[in-house]
Amino acid sequence: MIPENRALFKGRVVAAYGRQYEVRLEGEGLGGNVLLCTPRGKKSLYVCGDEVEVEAADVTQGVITELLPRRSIFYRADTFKEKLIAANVTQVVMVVATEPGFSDELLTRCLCAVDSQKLSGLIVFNKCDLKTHLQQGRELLSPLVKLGYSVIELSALDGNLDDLRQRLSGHISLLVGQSGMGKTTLTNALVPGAEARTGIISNALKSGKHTTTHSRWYDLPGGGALIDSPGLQAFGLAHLTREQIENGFREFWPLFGQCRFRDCRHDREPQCAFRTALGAGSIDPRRFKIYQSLLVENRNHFPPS
Ligand SMILES: Nc1nc2c(ncn2[C@@H]2O[C@H](COP(=O)(O)OP(=O)(O)OP(=O)(O)O)[C@@H](O)[C@H]2O)c(=O)[nH]1
Ligand SMILES: [Mg+2]
Ligand SMILES: [Zn+2]
Repeated sequence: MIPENRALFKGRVVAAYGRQYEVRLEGEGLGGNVLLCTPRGKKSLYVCGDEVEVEAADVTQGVITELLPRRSIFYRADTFKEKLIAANVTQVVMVVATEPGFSDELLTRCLCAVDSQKLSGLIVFNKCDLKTHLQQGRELLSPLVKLGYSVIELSALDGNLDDLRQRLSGHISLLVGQSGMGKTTLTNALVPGAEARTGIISNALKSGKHTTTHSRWYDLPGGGALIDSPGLQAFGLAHLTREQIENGFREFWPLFGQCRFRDCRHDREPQCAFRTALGAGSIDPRRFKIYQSLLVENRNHFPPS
């Protein structure tokens, strides 16, 4: 029961859409109750996973009054706008699939954001029951496997998910990836009773619409939680500095400080450790190209040199 005067509760944003938030309350009494909340004030700053304080109006509605400190915030950004994806996650699970095919550039950008924030990252290669493009997908992923990224091959529809379950246990994991990769199908397979809507690929792609329209939090039976998110078409990294971008490419890590010039831009400078590694084949040329295009995209944010 809600007391006569409005009561304050702690809670977790379990879904965020537009300016409305579902907040699951914690603690005694109303613990577990989900309120539909609006934010106090004009700005809509909250995101799925946030811990907040809520003023309950009744047993169904409330107002978010306070944002509690975030342990992490995962987001992307283009030149004009930051797009928050989820808060307080400890692991980002990038979902790709054999069909309808995936962009290794988008994946690399996403990994760059994950590594630059020192979050734990994991790649799920889904729909391995469809064999036609299995090999092609493996080839796209092989440079990442060589770099030490974990790739779990599975089928969300009819596969054994024990490996993945183990990797998710105890983590707050965010599922991200392009539309149609099977993020929601995986969620449904991992979370009994989730029953979230999934899409027929052909329809989703034809209409350009994504099936999942907002992020949602699910508790995992074995402990930890999973956040399903809407499909991504782009992953802008306009928020990252040159140094953060370079930190997002783990093959560069042993090369830091090895170039002849301390302020080397790894472009045309003599005795550049990056270029030497590239020439020797120890840096994947495609990844290096993506790194360069990220610098070009962000050049307006960097101090002139
Ligand atoms: N054959 C096969 N189909 C799958 C598998 N996983 C998902 N699908 C199908 O792929 C389609 C898209 O799945 P969703 O789970 O909606 O994809 P999503 O990544 O959540 O897409 P968005 O919500 O748009 O981002 C559905 O028709 C699923 O049935 C799988 O392991 N094997
Ligand atoms: Mg979905
Ligand atoms: Zn250099």
